[in-house]
Amino acid sequence: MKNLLLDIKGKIMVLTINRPNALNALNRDTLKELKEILCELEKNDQIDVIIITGSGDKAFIAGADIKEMENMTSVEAKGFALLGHEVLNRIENINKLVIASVNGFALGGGCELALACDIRFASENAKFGQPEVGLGITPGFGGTQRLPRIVGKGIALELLLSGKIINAEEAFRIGLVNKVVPNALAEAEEFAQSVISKGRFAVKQIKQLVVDGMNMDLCRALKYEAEAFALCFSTSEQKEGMSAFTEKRKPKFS
Ligand code: DAK
Repeated sequence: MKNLLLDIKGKIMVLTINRPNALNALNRDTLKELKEILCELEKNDQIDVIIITGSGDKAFIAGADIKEMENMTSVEAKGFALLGHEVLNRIENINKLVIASVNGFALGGGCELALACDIRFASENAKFGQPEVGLGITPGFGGTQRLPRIVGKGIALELLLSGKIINAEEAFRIGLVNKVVPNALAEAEEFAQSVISKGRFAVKQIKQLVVDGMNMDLCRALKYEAEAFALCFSTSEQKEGMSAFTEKRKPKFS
């Protein structure tokens, strides 16, 4: 991989976008590499959590690569947008928890990639925004759809129409990030470890229920939840979790 660094820590993979000279901007090659690694990870049963971060201390991802986009034809732009959508949809739907560790600028496509992750932890220097409107384009990697689902329509429109950049505290205030901490990567790893210690089947089901359920009507989503709940009772993890409670001990899931 030319533009990605991969670091495996037990059941956690830290995936670092590594184009620090371009503030980790997403060009086509980087998106293709992301697609490839996500396809492999989908089949990899050894990894339960993916943490995505950016190289260096200045940027998470400063957006799609403007220099590469500058001379794109409409046809190329469509291909680029579809590739971006495919990568972000994979992040959203992969059978693992995905955490964004935002360590600097998360702008445009970078903010959109963070929005596709399940959870966002921000370092104190993190900055977020959708500046596309100032470049004469609409967001192309899901920003007009995922941002309002996370922060609400009014705040999303304010950010999308102004193109303004907000700091980590403001991002926390509007619910764009889960937490602001001195070291987002350390926080992400700690959270990942705590999730790994829980029932694996339940963890995977919960992610899927929340992601899929948000696109369903409540009635259908609740039926889906009931089915997943029932399925848990055919796992050894449910037996272990509940016996541990009655025996007043900590569960040992694996
Ligand atoms: N693309 C390419 N290069 C970038 C970049 C980007 N998004 N952001 C920064 N760089 C490069 C800079 O050009 C500079 O390169 P050199 O000049 O050294 O060669 C290097 O990174 C360092 O950046 P600066 O010198 O500018 O650093 P500063 O600290 O002064 O400023 C900054 C940091 C983040 C405020 C500034 O770099 C900046 O404003 N960057 C652009 C941020 C931005 O507008 N991001 C949104 C990009 S638009 C679509 C698909 C996708 C999208 C839209 C449509 N379709 C196909 C429909 C997504 C669009 C976007 O993401």
